Amino acid sequence: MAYTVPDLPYPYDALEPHIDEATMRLHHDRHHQAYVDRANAALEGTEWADKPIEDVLKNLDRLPADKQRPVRNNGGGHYNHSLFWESLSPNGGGAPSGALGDAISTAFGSFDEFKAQLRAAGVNQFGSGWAWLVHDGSGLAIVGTPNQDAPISAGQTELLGVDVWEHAYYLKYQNRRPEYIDAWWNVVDWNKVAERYGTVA
Ligand code: MN3
Repeated sequence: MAYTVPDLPYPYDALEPHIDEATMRLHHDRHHQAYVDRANAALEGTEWADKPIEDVLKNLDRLPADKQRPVRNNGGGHYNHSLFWESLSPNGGGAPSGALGDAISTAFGSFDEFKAQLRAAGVNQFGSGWAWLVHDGSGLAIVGTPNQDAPISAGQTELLGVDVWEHAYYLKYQNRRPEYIDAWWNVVDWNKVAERYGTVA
């Protein structure tokens, strides 16, 4: 079955003022849709067309050679954005508690230090890309990926990612990527991140 863009789990304006409605409409309805359309077109007619996107992204090197790049870019775009929407909530913000909160403190020293490191990864990502909190099989780590490369393709489990493509923030924040990231923390749904952490820890 062809991939589809998942509905947002909240209204387009729900993340205001941190992420504005116009950005959400363009980002979800146009950008994510384009990744889905191009991923579907690339996989059409291949044995991978009906596979879950996770399986496809874990096996990019097994795809036909001419499909690997478009699927890496657009399949990755579909997967990364699906995670992004569901990681946000108008009731988000604050800090994680429980096992995830403990694991973050253990891995990074403190929650504030973790935030500083993820922020730096996002600010310093050259050009378009993402900054991620992942579980790499042994523990938590922060990684940056260019373009729509997905950590799952490198064997890591995405727990939380901040989209630092200009399309994610330029309408409201223009060139002020650090300000966008600082605002983004206010809408992070830690319950959702903890849920994902629970599947790997
Ligand atoms: Mn994006």
